[in-house]
Amino acid sequence: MITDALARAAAMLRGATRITILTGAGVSAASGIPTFRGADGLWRKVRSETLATAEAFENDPKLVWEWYDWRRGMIRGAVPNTAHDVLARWTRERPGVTLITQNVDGLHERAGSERLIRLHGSIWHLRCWQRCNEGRRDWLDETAPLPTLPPRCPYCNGLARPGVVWFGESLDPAVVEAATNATACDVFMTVGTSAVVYPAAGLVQHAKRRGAATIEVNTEPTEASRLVDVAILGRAEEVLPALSAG
Ligand code: BV8
Ligand code: ZN
Repeated sequence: MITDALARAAAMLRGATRITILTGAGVSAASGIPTFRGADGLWRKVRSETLATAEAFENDPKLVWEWYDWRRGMIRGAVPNTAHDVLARWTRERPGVTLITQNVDGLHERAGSERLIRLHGSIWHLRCWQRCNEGRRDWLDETAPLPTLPPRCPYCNGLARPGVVWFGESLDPAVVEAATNATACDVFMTVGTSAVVYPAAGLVQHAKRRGAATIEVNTEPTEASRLVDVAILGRAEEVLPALSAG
């Protein structure tokens, strides 16, 4: 499956020291995890964007937790795919490789990725909704299914919320800074993201402005396709092993 785009991208990656990769839901599709905008992105006919908000949680915390518990159960039954494995190996073998993900599923971590920047948090961490002193720091809870919905804060017995960044909520400034610093690179590659959610979608423009060569891997054209140097139309779980062999 050697296309011209693939050959050009492989040459760029071979000649690069500092490589930054941004992933989205498409990288977990081959693991059976529905994407956000794909046909399978709906839950009970509700768009993800409407459930992944503080307002939705305020209105109906049990409903929002039923969605997150459903997703945790699905992710628990999934395994990292070849795309996750290739990226994990790159981070282990090449010190100049930085991995940034929008995914909260933990599959990059399970594949053994190093230097992973998690932009939108983790579905396996919980936080106190009341922001009590102890509970404002995330705690790990990998129980799936959760025994009670909504789960409670172990410190103040108030409501617990998922340790993710919801729409309308700001990202952790330290995480945004780390991701922005990683745009100072030789090659910036996006994999499996529709490039519509900000500030994540702005990183490729940032890298381009700083002189990086830019590559996109996606099964279909996106908002970013017209601005990258090389757009590879293909499945991440097939393209990344081919790029790795390139
Ligand atoms: C914020 C965690 C300050 C929760 C998520 C500027 C312009 C416009 C709007 C905004 C802007 N700045 C801020 C906003 C508002 C908003 C935003 O961007 N809205 C969008 C919808 C327009 N951003 C925010 O609210 C952010 N906060 O900016 O705070 C502020 C606040 C208010 C107003 C101003 C400033 C917070 C955003 C984070 C939200 N949390 N997730 C959870 O998961 O439950 S976002 C969530 O959706 C994911 O993390 C991910 O980021 C996004 C989904 O995108 P993708 O991962 O790309 O997935 P998608 O399904 O869309 O696409 C999959 C792609 O894969 C497709 O292209 C498909 O073709 C491809 N694909 C499929 N299979 C494969 C494949 N590719 C390769 N191989 C395959 N096999
Ligand atoms: Zn608490």
